[in-house]
Parts: sequence; structure tokens; C-alpha cells
Amino acid sequence: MARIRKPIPGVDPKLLIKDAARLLPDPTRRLFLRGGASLGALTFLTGCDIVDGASAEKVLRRISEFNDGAQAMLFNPNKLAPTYPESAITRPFPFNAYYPEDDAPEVDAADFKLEVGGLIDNKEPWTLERLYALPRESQITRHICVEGWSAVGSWQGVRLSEFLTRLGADTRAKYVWFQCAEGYSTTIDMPTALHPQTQLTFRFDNEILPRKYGFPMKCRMPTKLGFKNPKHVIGVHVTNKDLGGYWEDKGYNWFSGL
Ligand SMILES: Nc1nc2c(c(=O)[nH]1)N[C@H]1C(S)=C(S)[C@@H](COP(=O)(O)O)O[C@H]1N2
Ligand SMILES: [Mo]
Repeated sequence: MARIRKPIPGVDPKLLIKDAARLLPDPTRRLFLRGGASLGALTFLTGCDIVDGASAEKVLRRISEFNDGAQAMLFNPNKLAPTYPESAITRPFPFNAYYPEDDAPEVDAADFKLEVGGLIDNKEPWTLERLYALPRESQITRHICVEGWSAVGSWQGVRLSEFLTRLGADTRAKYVWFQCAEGYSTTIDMPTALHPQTQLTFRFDNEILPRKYGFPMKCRMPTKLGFKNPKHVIGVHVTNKDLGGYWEDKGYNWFSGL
């Protein structure tokens, strides 16, 4: 998120968010403000990337067309995020991290083991071979970065809820914490962990997840902003304690739902 402070020509993000909130009908307005009112959330609501003054105006126009109720559902943890056709996939898909692409961690597949811990029955680490044998699903969804860009990608993996079942996880616990190879981390709420589109992802665009996109696995959740989608996952912990995360510890909105 190094680009977070990059100005968008002709756009004051604070004013845009304020104007958008004013145009939103209740209860969407309340949910928008409570959910951390961000450019990312506006992108998600309207499907427009905010890159200049013209696109910001388009966002406000779209927002003013909203009607009560329908959009409020976007903030509901049980609601599905929109899915897209293959033709909508953004190519090339952007890379983003708190470091340049060349510094993405190199994880050795042969001796990799996913550590699992916390409130679970089966604590045996998982080899990639075992993970790859899990039932697989595919999704084409929009990834939205809080910096104001978004992109549609294609991801394949196992539902996180299915994986948690295999672990014998206590799903009454509050959180799932993800630990990443290069020191990144994030904590998500259990309702998001159990959401049907939350995926432990091994493939991008039907190919083994490339290094830059998070080899050997990431957690994909289209109902959360990009920074809540950890790449290079090496550990999954079920916990009642909020263990924070790389950006959360720097003050980013914890929930960051859309
Ligand atoms: N391990 C790790 N995961 C991460 C990050 C990171 O720096 N390290 N950055 C996050 C942010 S801010 C974004 S927008 C997405 C970018 O994912 P992409 O490179 O597949 O576009 O990864 C998220 N997950
Ligand atoms: Mo991001």
C-alpha cells in the first residue's frame, strides 16, 4: 500500500467520500460509514475505478441512482460478492505488496508445510500434496485495494470453511489469523472465514499461484478489501484473540468489509 498517498488528479478523497455518503440512502449510508468509508468501498459499490475527476463524478452519479435496501446487502456478511465472466479478467493482473515485486518471498514447494494451530483438533502441518487434494472451487471476482484501484481475477482453491472443518476448528471462535512467509499477517472475523466465497487459494487463472500473487497459497475473500487477502500464507490459527495484522497495526480499519 505504498501508493496510498498518491493523489488522484482533481479528486479530494475525503470530500468524495463525504459527498458519496450524503447521497447514499439509509441504511446503506450508516453501513458505509461504519464499515470504514473508503475509496475501495466506493469502487465496490459502483464498479468504477476512481482514477481522475471524471471517474469520481461517475461514482457520484451512480451513487445518486442507488435505491434503498439493495446496496445495503453488499455490507451483509451472508451476501455473495459479484462474480464476473472470463472476459472481464484484468490482464495483466496487478501486483501489490509493501515491497517491490522482486522482493516477493520464494517458498520452496518440496519441503513446505502449512502450520495450523489454535482452537483446532488436528494440528498436523499440511504438505502441498495434501492441500492440493482438497475439493476445489473457482471464482472470478473483483479484488479492491484501499488505494483506489481494483481488478478482476480468477482464483481456484478450497473453501476456507471446508478446510476449517478438516482441522476440526472451533467455529464459535471469533477470529482466524493468517501468518505469511515474509512477515505479513492479517486477522479476519469468523463470519468472513466461513463465508462461501472465502477461499484458501492455490491457483490463479487455473495455473499454480505465481510467486508474485502469493505462492504457495493465499486467502481470497472478495467481501474484504485487498489488504485483508494474505498472500504467501504459511500459518492459519483459529483464535479468540485479535492478533491484528501488518496494516491493521498501522491503523487501517480492522473490518474493511465491503
Ligand atoms: N503476504 C502479503 N500479502 C498481502 C500483501 C503483502 O504485502 N504481503 N499486500 C496486500 C495488499 S495491500 C493487496 S492490494 C494484495 C495484492 O495482491 P496481488 O499482488 O495479487 O494483486 O495483497 C495483499 N496481501
Ligand atoms: Mo491493497
